[in-house]
Amino acid sequence: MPAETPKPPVKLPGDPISDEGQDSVVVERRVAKTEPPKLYQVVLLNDDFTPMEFVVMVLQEYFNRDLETAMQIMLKIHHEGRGVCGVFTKDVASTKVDVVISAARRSGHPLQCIMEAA
Ligand code: TYC
Repeated sequence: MPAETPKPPVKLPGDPISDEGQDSVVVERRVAKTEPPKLYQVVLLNDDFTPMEFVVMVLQEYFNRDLETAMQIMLKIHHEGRGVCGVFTKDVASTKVDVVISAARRSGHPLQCIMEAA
């Protein structure tokens, strides 16, 4: 049986880089970077038909706002055309938008809810 030829050593990620017989070894330092998730604000838009009480209920039920804060946000939307209900990760913001629009349509209101990069 022929003698096996020696195989070169397998290099794995993170292995020190050898300088093949020289007297120094370079160790690669890699900093693992985990980006924080992008955030999205959920915004309610004003319209002329959705009752104020319904918007206040939405802010309490789906955005955990107390009555006073919910009233303030609702009035801000009423006067300024739009208002931020909360800031969330993408999936949570998207679900909030769907849930709010479903609740509004179920109750026959044209309330608009959108999400946008925060
Ligand atoms: N403008 C509505 C009214 O006068 C109230 C309202 C507030 C509607 C906020 C939508 O996102 C809204 N009945």
